[in-house]
Amino acid sequence: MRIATAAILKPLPAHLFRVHGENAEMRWEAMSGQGYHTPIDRFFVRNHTGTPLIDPATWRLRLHGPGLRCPRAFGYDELRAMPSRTYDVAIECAGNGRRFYGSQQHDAVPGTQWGLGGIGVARWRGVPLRHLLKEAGVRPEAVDVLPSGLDAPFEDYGHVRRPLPIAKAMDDVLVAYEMNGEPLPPDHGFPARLVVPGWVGIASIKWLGDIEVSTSTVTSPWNTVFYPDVTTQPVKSAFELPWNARLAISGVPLVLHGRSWSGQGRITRVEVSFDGGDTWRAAELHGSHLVSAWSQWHVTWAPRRPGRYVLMARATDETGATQPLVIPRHPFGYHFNAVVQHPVEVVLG
Ligand SMILES: Nc1nc2c(c(=O)[nH]1)N[C@H]1C(S)=C(S)[C@@H](COP(=O)(O)O)O[C@H]1N2
Ligand SMILES: [Mo]
Repeated sequence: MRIATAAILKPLPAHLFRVHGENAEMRWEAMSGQGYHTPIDRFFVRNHTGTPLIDPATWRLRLHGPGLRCPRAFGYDELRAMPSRTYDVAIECAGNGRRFYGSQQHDAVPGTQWGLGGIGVARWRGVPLRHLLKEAGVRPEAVDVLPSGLDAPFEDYGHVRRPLPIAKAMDDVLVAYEMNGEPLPPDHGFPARLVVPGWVGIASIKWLGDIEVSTSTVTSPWNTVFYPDVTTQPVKSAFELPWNARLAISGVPLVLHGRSWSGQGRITRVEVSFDGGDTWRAAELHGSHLVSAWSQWHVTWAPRRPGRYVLMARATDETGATQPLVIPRHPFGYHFNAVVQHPVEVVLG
């Protein structure tokens, strides 16, 4: 039923991705000129082992455990025939930006050295997890929900799995089988994955095999050894530019594009600095201002002289949280959300 493969199956061309072992980070210039969603061909991949190939004809999603009155198994066609919901949601690795602890704050943290490309926003379609839990007779005593992946076990820790509190599971979590209007690609969790809005990427378990519903708190290595104490994502920003971009000036101002996001709510303000943080200018936000996805923005800039500059973008979300200039070291290198210093070179065009 499951064929284990090596790492990632989709093509990873160098102009779209930077590969880190079994993970592939999106280059931010790959979002330049794109619409709201991250196309599948450039959506980052984070795999603990390798993408499995799963036969949807024999696949079942099993819901079991003492928190359910009538354990159930759902097939692929059955899932697709249920009432569906469609959400625009970001999935972002907790370690996104880890490299800047070292390169910007001179306090490197081991682990995958993600720049800012460990994030993507897709249009996910699927069945609300709440609906499946109700079909399986979820009890009022249910406490945690433990989704588990069908990819190969990771080291000695078993299948990738991470508990979610029942309140979140009954709120806005989706069992997704479609991404940007297509069946979920193998690398992103075919036949079905969780999509957990606002939470760190590890919550969105791919290649779902079973979901255990418990009546007491459960743990797994993915909330004790790895990713302890991380739930929602903080506010962050990125320019849709290559690192060390060469920008040609020819009399007309440059228009720079970027995106900002937060796991806690909508983006309300984005400011940009071209002088190392001495002065800040408001960027213009456009498009939809969505919870749990990103906001697109642009700013015009007319540098007077060629030379090297540092671009900085700082966003604020509706809770009032703003990106700091420096953040304290995190022992695992998660949640790097300080303003990133993005180097560019301005040349005469
Ligand atoms: N079964 C399974 N689910 C998983 C993972 C995994 O390795 N196995 N990686 C998690 C992590 S750490 C992240 S950041 C997201 C990445 O989702 P993507 O590869 O679709 O971008 O999937 C999560 N779900
Ligand atoms: Mo992750």
